[in-house]
Amino acid sequence: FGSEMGFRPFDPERSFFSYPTSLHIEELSASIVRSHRETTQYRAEELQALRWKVFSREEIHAYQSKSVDEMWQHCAVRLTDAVQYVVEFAKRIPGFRQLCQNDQIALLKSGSMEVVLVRMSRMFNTENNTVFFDCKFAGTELFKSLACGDLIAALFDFAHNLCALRLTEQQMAVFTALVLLNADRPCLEDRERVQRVRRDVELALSHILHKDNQESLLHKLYQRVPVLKSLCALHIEKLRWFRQLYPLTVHSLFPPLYKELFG
Ligand code: MHQ
Repeated sequence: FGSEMGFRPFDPERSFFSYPTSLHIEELSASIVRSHRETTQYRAEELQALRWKVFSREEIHAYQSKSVDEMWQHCAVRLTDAVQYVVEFAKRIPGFRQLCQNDQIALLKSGSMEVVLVRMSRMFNTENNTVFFDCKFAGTELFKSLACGDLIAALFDFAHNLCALRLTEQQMAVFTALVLLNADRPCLEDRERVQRVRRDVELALSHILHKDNQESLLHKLYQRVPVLKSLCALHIEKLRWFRQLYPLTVHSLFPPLYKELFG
């Protein structure tokens, strides 16, 4: 029976009829880690190599001299790019595509921004509080012309704290899958099914943390989830404010996917 167990391709539906075996959970973790690796914009080693490539004074000044609407549009495009990678990640999580289309969309609508923000901590350098943006590392001052300093400060603070946990790529991969597979999201048709897919991913995270001898991380990771939610709410609030000032910019210049998700 060994060959039958060992070489069967990963089948997400199996867990719906049987208790997950540790082999099943290992395969699930490996599959999520692969999906993460294939859908990140930059590899960890690339980011490490670019760690000290920061923007010059002149470059920072150029960003600060942009008009509010120009800078918002620029960031909306960057954010939408990042979201597209997360959508691709979601589609490669075992079990996700087997959810009904409505529920896939509902999970992405409420979860993709959260995953972008978790992933942002990979792009963070805690030693100088900068984030990799437009191919160099940028501090909060670069985003001054967005005129939402409180949101930017909160985003940097979140990235800093998450970065300080020094998650491995494996831990981050499975944690972000868990952030997406949230059975409490609004407008889900089949919550039980989302919950079943989630249950195995929870086991995968515990399993990884156990192997890494870092079980205490689980609690610290779960503590970040409400913070993520409040950051996303603040982003939506800022977008409402911006839309009142510049309705035409949002209407005709923001990426359609951005409007679909947040508008
Ligand atoms: C990149 C890394 C990265 C870095 C900075 C203007 C607007 C739509 C909302 C991230 C408010 C601003 C940006 C910092 C906010 C949403 C901006 C500020 C992928 C993109 C990402 C994550 C940026 C996304 C957009 C952010 C969060 O590799």
